[in-house]
Amino acid sequence: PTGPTVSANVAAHLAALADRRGWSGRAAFFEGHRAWPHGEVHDRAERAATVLAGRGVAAGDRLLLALPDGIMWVTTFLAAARLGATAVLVNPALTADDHRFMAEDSRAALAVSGPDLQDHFDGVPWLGADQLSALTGPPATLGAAAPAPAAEPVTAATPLYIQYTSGTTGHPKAVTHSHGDVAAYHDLVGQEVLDIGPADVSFSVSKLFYAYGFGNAFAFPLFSGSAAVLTADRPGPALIDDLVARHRVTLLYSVPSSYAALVDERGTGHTACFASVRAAVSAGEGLPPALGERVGELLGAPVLEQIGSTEAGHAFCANTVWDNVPGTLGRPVPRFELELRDHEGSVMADGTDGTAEGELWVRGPTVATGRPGDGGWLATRDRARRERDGTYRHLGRVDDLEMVGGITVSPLEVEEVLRQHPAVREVAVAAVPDERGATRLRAYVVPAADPGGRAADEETLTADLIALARRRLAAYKAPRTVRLVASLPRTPTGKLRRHVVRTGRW
Ligand code: 3SK
Repeated sequence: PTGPTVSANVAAHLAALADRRGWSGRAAFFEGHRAWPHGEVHDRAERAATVLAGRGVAAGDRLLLALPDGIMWVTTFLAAARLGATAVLVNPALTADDHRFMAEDSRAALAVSGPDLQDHFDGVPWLGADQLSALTGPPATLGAAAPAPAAEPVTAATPLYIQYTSGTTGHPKAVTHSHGDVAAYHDLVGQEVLDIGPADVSFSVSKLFYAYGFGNAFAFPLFSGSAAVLTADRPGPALIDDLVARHRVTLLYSVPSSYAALVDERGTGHTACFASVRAAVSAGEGLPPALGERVGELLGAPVLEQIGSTEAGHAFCANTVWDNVPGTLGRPVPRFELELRDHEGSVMADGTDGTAEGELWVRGPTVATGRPGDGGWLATRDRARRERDGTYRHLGRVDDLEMVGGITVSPLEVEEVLRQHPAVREVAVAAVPDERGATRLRAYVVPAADPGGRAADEETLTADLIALARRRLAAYKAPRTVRLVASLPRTPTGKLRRHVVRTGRW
């Protein structure tokens, strides 16, 4: 590994940066009714490092972090970084089996979680978050604090954290990112895409233990002297309204299914509580253009779609605050290269109309391929079209296509049409066998809260949606059946689980 030593330790670098730039007294995080200034965050992190070192955590160790979003998450992460340990970021809402798998797979030297999860980490040294919190508060007596351990010298390539990707099947896969990657998320996405500065306040619906949330609510605020709102709760429309209004959020980061719930419950008139929002970011899966427009009207702000992945660390293709082409994923983030390839891995040439289509491959400074020898290129499993103007359009996942009567159908194309019906909030289309075993398209629909005067009973909606599809699409792409459902099966990051939709059971 190459790169600078000592100052490359991200925890030490961020503490020094806050000091040098005069951010110490400025809010870094809002949590409930508390504001945590940058200076206090770094002081607490140093004390947490003392506690972890006392528990034997040392450079190169893995520290499993199963905490909800909050100041403890941030300070424990920074403490591990200071010691040169690698934090393993896991969703505290996972099952005991998931946690056990991740603790074993990562060979965790210590697990930190709430006391409710202690029994998930049987056989792994464990520290309760409440105990760690009590020990990281300001020292009771002046001068009583033990000196913080010196920041471990690292290089930009030293492992900093591990996340597990939630593939559609099989065990999750560990992806490692380094100290240098976090600075790159800020420089390349925080700055070049979003122009984040100290006056910004971010709120990310995606949690800190996911790639999207980690960049949005950890890397961007700490590197820019801005603030982020943290909540352990799952943010539905009412909580989003409340947090945005209370903290005057300027940057809202969310996913299409959450934006759909927000516009469904709040209508589209620009509501006063969103007046502070200067941009809304959408990622996680494709943003249907009509939904993007409704979100823009509701928030009175541009909606910037982007795509990223756990392996890439954060976004690699994005619309920016200066260059937004709605309906597209924007252009490659600086220093990332994109290629469109066929199923054999050959690069697709531009067609006569100047566009190209294929599977999206990415290479860039923060991409963890996990495989040496592939030249740094990563297959994303997303399909995309490059337009003549250099923007990319998302065409779904590689394995999204459905087979109906021997013909492939893109469920996304059918869903885009069905979504235009006012009684539809969310929709997923899958090929399911009929009573004779032949595959037919079925639409699973989450009905809108306000169906705009159109009945949302299954019978009426079935007739309406089939008629709508037949007017707009080739006959074989129209669904044969419609089922009303309370929700669609999604990953915790909001991605549709198509393999579950295909089973019809969730
Ligand atoms: O899921 C995504 O598209 C994404 C976007 C930005 C950053 C990280 C991720 C995983």
